[in-house]
Amino acid sequence: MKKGFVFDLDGVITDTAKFHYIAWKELGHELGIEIDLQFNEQLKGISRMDSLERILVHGGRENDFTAEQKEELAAKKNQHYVTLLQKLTPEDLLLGVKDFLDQAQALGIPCAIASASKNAPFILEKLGVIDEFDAIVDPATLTKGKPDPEIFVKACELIHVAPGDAIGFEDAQAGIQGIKGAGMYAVGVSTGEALDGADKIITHFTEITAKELSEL
Ligand code: B16
Ligand code: MG
Repeated sequence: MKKGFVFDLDGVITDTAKFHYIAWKELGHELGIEIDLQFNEQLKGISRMDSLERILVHGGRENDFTAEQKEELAAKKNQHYVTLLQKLTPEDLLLGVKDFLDQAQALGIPCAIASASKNAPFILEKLGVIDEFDAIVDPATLTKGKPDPEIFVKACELIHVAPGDAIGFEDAQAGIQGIKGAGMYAVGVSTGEALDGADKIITHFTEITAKELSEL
């Protein structure tokens, strides 16, 4: 029996990738670095500073800024991103998510968020689902990003469930690797791209029930 659920945020609960894209593209434009949708895929699940580093390498500008300047660039992108997040409403929850979370709550299955995003609490507030979660891992407390299992292990600790008794939900390859590295069961949320190592793949949460997963 599975006793806990751990969710990634972007690409699983809601699609904030489009807002990250707009904000990074604008910053890239100011730096003379072209960012397209294909390159944006590489930024999914990657922390803010690691995303900036990848963008600078992509534009051949990795040696042009001090650590302090990079902090300023990342802060500028985040300011723009947070402005875009103001538009979020419960309508922006991905298909079937609200119902699935309600089912988990009714069954008494604790739910946690394991997102690289420092904006996760704000996003969950805007989506109207923050009360459905028993824990949100603070990414500032982590030493390593995904694909390291650390964030998933921490999420399990916070909801007092052994990783072997937990299910992780992820849309990014690095996240699936992290979930499997933690020793959890991995559900990949995919709209087409392959997610190697996932135990099960879904397109939407309407395809599964909390009860059937808890009985695995
Ligand atoms: P922030 P996830 C990730 O969310 C995004 O996929 C990634 O593009 C972003 O850079 C990262 O959060 C950090 O977000 O700038 O808000 O701290 O998929 O781990 O939920
Ligand atoms: Mg994600």
